[in-house]
Amino acid sequence: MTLSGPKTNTPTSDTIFALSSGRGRAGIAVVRLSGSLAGGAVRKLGGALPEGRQALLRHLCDPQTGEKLDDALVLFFEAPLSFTGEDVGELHVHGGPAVIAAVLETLDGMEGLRMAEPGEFARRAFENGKLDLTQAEGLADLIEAETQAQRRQALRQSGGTLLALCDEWREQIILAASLVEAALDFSDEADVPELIEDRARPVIADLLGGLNHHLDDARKGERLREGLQVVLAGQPNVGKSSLLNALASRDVAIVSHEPGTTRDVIEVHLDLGGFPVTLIDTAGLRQPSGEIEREGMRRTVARAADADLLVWLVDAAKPVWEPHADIKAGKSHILTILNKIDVGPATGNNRKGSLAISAKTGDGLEQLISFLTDKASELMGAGEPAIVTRARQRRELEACRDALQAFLSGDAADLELRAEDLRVAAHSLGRLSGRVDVEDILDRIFGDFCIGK
Ligand SMILES: Nc1nc2c(ncn2[C@@H]2O[C@H](COP(=O)(O)OP(=O)(O)OP(=O)(O)O)[C@@H](O)[C@H]2O)c(=O)[nH]1
Ligand SMILES: [Mg+2]
Repeated sequence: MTLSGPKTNTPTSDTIFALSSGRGRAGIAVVRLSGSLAGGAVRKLGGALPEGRQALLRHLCDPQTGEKLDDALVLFFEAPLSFTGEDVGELHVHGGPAVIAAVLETLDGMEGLRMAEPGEFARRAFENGKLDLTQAEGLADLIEAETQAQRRQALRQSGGTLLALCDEWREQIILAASLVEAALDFSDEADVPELIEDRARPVIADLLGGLNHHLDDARKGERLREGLQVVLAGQPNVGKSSLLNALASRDVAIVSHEPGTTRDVIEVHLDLGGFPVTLIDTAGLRQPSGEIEREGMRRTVARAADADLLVWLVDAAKPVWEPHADIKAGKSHILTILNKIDVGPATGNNRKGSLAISAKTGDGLEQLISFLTDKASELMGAGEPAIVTRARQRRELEACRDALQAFLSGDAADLELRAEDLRVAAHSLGRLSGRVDVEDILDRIFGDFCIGK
């Protein structure tokens, strides 16, 4: 199939189309169109349009040759009551590759229509005011969500939880800013302290308290979005790869009695009680015997530095309890596990606070899984749900917080500067929701979507 493909820098007035359901064979596939020509294109393919928001069975035919392409359910959403805010058509065709190819090729042959770029439907929804940026980010996360806790968080974000808070905060900043403006207009300086100290300051102090409360969340929203990073580290041959395989229930990593088997970092994704956990196997730590092993160890140290939880694995026959200084540096969550208890002396050799397992027989793995599940829940799900789910959001909120702090700690008599603090704070919230000055980040945010969303 040769389609024209995405054309860059095309005006948003083009009508776009894409396969919005997943690739591969399926009972049904959904092809979506958006733009002023969507209704006309659907009509050319399937005859009269159905009533808005009602599904109708139609024979889809190639308008050039009259050849029937498929029987499909057709829907039409008239602007502005659609996902993108434009006219939107949906063709629910049979999900076979040839059917999909025929429909997409026919659409591509129509004047004024082109294939959508990744995330272009969502971008149009944003540009037409149907979504703000935080909701768009939530939607992208909903599509990527692999576990139930991730789904819940993404659904909250796409439903506008952070947006609603932002709007509330912006209003408070605007209120405080209007008081500062009023103070600037007053010639009688006696009124200034009343406006600033008694009225604007409490509003901002209150807002700052709320903002700090949400920022002070131990990054649990970002962790939930990305998955808890658990790094398995230890000396060579202690059974790290065996443990990875046992927890993943499949043979992901090579296991051998030779020390120094694992050279590269190997990851598996687990769903523990609805929480996403990325388990990372690493090269054993010892005096490296060559360049490859040295690079493997450099990677181990790098991954350990980013880990939310470091698991230090110890061989029961010859336990080395202390993790290497460079991998435990700065780690607040370390779990020591004694492995190979089927051969080594088990409990007698174990240390307080560590777990005893056998990756070979499966002994102790249940306790380990339940420990990891509790840890995941503690670090990603404890307390009220997080509202900050991405580093971008945190950066804007921190910039807002800094400006509000500057407002509170600055010289109240310097009204011009205090007004500027509030402008900066409001601007950060504007960037967060995408209301102002965000051209530079749109490509990155919407480029992360799949085609058809
Ligand atoms: N008896 C026994 N042997 C084990 C256990 N876990 C791992 N082994 C064995 O220990 C050897 C090393 O296991 P690996 O899983 O490759 O060890 P590793 O820590 O990944 O080693 P490197 O990749 O070299 O750092 C293999 O022969 C495994 O079969 C266990 O619980 N009991
Ligand atoms: Mg290994």
